[in-house]
Amino acid sequence: MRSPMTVTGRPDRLAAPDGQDSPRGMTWIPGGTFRMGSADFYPEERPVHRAAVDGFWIDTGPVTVAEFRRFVKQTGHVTMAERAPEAADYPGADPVLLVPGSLVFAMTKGPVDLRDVRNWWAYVPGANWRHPGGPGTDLSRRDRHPVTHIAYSDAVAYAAWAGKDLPTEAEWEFAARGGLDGAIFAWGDEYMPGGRPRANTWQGEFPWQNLRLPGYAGTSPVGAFPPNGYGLRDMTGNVWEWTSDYFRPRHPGDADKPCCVPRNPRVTAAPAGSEDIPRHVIKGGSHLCAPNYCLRYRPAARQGEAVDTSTCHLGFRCVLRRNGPGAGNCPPERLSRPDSGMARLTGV
Ligand SMILES: [Ca+2]
Repeated sequence: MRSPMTVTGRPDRLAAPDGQDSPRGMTWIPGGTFRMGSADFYPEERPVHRAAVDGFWIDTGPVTVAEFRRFVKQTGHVTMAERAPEAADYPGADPVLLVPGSLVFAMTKGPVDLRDVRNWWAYVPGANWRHPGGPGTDLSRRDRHPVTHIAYSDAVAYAAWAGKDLPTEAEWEFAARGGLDGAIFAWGDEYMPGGRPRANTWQGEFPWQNLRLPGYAGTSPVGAFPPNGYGLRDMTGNVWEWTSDYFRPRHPGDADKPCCVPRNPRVTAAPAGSEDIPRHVIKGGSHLCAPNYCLRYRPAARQGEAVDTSTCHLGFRCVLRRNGPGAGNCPPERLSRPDSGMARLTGV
C-alpha cells in the first residue's frame, strides 16, 4: 500500500491520524479552517466565508472506468442513463426522448450563442458510461479515465458499495485547495504557469475551437496532470464531481453565524421553493470549461446539477471519514417528480 507521504514528500501534513494507513487509492486530508467561496467570479460562489472541516480521506483521483466496472460486475448496478425515463415523471416530454440515454457534448463548426446550451449538448439515446459518446463508442483505452454519465444516485450507490461517502462541498473545496487558502486555482493564482496547462480544461474558443494544448479532447487518464498540494489528481478539470450538498444559489455569509466558524457544514435539504428536481452541488469544472465560457476549473466554482442528469463530463470521487461511512450522507433522491423541468432530457 502506498503511503500518501510518498505523493508529495510532506509527511508532517499528510500523515493519517494515529498512524493508520490510508486506504488504497485514498489520501489523508488534515482538517482545518479555510475561506470558502470566491468574490471574484460567479454570483453563486459568494460570499467568501469561513468554514472548518475535520480530517478525512479522499480518493486521490476521480473514480475510474475500471473501478466502476468492478462495482457493476459485483452488484449488477444499472445506471440511470441505462434506464428509460418514466413517462409519468416527464409530462409533456417528446416520447422520442423517453428512452435510455444521456447528455453528450458535440463541438460546433463555428461560434454560437453561448446562452443556449442546446447548441452543444444533445440527449443521445444509448449514451452511458459504457458508451460515453453514444452508440458506436466504447471504453477502449479508457480504463484509467474517469467514469462519466453518472447520475447522483449512481454515485451514491458506488460509494455505499465501496464503504465510503460522497464528499460534502466544504470537504471537496478544502481538499481541492491543497493548502493554498484563498488561491484562485488549485495550484496558485496563475492560469497556466510557464504556459503549460495544469488541468484538463478547454483551450481555445468554446465550443468550436479546441486547441488541445494538453493533448486531450474529452477526458484524460487520471493523473495526467500535476497533483495539487495534497497530492490529489484532477480535482479541477477533467470531469465535474458530485458532492452530497444540496445546491443553494449562494453561500451563507459569516454574518449569518457570528458565534463561530461552522464545522463540517453541509446542506442536507433543498432550499424551500426551489425547482422540482432537486439539485446537488457539483465541483471542479471539466474538460469543457474554457476561459471564454464557464471559467469553473477552480476550487471555489460550483454549479447545481439535477439529480437525474448525467453527462459526458460528470463523474465523482468518494471520501472516508474517521467515524466511518454513512455519517451525514444525503440519501439518494427520488429520481424525479411530476411537473419536473425535465432536466435529464434538456440539459443544464
Ligand atoms: Ca475534476
